[in-house]
Amino acid sequence: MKNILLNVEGMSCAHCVNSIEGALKEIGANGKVDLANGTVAVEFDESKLTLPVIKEAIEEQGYDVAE
Ligand SMILES: [Cu+2]
Repeated sequence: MKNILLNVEGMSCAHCVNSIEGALKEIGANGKVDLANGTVAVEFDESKLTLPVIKEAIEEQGYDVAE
C-alpha cells in the first residue's frame, strides 16, 4: 500500500468529508480528510490505482487538488 497526502481546496464541512471519503472508497482507496489543514491522506494499492485516478475522483466531487 502507498500513502500520499494531497492538498485539496474547497473542503469546509462534514458534507465535503463524506463526499471525498465516499468517492475514494468507491474507487477502492482509503481516504482521510483533515479539514483544518485542507489535506486528504490517501492510502491505496499501487497495483490497482494511480494518482491521476485518485485526483479525478476528488475533482469529480467539485474540489481542486493542488500539485
Ligand atoms: Cu462541505
